[in-house]
Amino acid sequence: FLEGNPTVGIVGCPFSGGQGRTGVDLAPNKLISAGLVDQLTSLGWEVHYNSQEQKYIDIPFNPISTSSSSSSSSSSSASSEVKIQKLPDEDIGKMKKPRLVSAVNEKVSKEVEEIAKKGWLPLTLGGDHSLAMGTVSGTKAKYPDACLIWVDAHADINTPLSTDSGNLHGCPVSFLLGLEGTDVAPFNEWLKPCLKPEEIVYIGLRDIDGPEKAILKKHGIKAFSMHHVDKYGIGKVVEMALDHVNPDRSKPIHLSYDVDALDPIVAPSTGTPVRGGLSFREGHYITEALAETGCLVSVDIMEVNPSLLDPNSVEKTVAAGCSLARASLGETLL
Ligand code: B3U
Ligand code: MN
Ligand code: MN
Repeated sequence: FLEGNPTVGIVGCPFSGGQGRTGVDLAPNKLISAGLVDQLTSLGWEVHYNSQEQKYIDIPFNPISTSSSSSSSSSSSASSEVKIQKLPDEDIGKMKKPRLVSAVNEKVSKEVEEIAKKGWLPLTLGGDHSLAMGTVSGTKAKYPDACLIWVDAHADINTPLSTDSGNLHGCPVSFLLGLEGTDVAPFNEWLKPCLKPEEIVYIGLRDIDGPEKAILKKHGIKAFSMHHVDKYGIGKVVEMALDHVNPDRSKPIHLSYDVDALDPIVAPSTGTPVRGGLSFREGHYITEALAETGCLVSVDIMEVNPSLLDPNSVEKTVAAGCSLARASLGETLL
């Protein structure tokens, strides 16, 4: 599906507004500092990434204060500036920071769409998983028949009505599907339902809220939990997942990877770790098998939080983020 020389456009999203812990916004820089760009270049990809070269597709995430109205934040470059007013971003219903999450995702969606429309592969580095509202809708704008493989300990399918925490990183899938309560401002000003229940499959689930279980059941959404990984093995699980969303291996695939799908021993520095997760190899096998299909068109690496735990844990988690990205882009294909 990609065009020309294999080219990846890195979308760095230092954004933490979809959940309560700071630090997840440090991940894009950490992943880049760990050498991700050179690593992908070595794999034969042309990489567009650097703000100084006007190549780094970087989303400015820090709200601009209305008091100092027009002065732009130091992190934003002229080409990528977005005015996000620092309104008192009051809860809407249960949703926390709805205006900020919406504004950032609208920008992310446009960036991902633009990269995809060049025939490049957008690699989005979160930031928290609310960013998938933007990444998936951006991918869908170029590839309307794309399917979505969601690797996560969590289903992230709460609606604005069902969410207990109010954290929007627990809700992106419901917005993409257009479930009850998602046709709400400011999201509905730009985000239209773009995903059908049969177009998504989950791998790695092990911490699902009661209402989320009901939603999965009601809409017949396919999910492979850790129980299924134990029962069938990861090879069979990925095959069954692909058979469900992409039976002929003919459709484009968006991979949205939350590093908390990995066991906390493998990826400890993440906001909501849940024990009993994917091993290092199981986690990487998924990306390798998807790379092997030749159908991957968009990849998210989300929820690395370099501010959590000790330096060793951070290094492990950042390294896992980089190696998942490399494996998704074909590192281990022979
Ligand atoms: N389902 C819970 C917890 C959660 C979702 N995603 C993460 N945590 N990372 C919620 O807040 O919606
Ligand atoms: Mn997630
Ligand atoms: Mn998660």
